[in-house]
Amino acid sequence: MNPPPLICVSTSVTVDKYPERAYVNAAYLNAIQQAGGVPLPLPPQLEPSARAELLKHVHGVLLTGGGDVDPARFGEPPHPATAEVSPARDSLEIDLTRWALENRVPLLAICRGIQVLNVALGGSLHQDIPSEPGSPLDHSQAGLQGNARSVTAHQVKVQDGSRLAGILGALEVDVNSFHHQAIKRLGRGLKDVAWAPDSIIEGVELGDDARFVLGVQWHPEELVGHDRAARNLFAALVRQARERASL
Ligand SMILES: [Mn+2]
Repeated sequence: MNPPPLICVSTSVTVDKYPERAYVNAAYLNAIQQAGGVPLPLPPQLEPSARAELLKHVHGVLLTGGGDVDPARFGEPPHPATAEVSPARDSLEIDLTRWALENRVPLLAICRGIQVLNVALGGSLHQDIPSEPGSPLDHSQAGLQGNARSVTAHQVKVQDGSRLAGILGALEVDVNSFHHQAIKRLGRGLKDVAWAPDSIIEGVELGDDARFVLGVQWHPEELVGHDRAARNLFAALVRQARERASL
């Protein structure tokens, strides 16, 4: 039996707070370990040489949730609701995404991660869903049962025949929702394959079947305790990473 694959996990950072920190929600680490992988947090504070050394040992990448992507990355001035922008984190995660794509390293992108993936490929974002006309759905899950992160908030329909549908094992899933940004213009090569009832894009994959690159706008790491579809996502990432580790 091969050793378990190492999954690089991007981290959050404090913005304008003392002391400066790098941190990650434990749910990501738990979900990867449940699926048989070893999570390896990668904070933006690592020196480039240290980062390169670490990446030599990585078999998969998980882009995590967090603050907003800097709208300057897709050529727009910031909306008044834009918050928690970290240029260091944006830079690290966009580099990490491109590294994974170039080296065919399996990548799962969650919440902010799907937005980073999209922007890294030249796409743009809705900066604030509540400010958009015709979007009555609450994607920030305010007021739902104490805001417990495993409570679901809206349904998502998944494209029949897509890679995402095959992995989830379902064409409809109930998901949680903690985002006010969302994909607007799709990045190069990305296909939208899942949508909320208000047409907000909730899932993407790369058209190129040879690469495992998936993004979801919800937080499956918080649902793995009761949701098989959420567990299937992490199982797929770890399985793909394990194959890569055995090359
Ligand atoms: Mn949502």
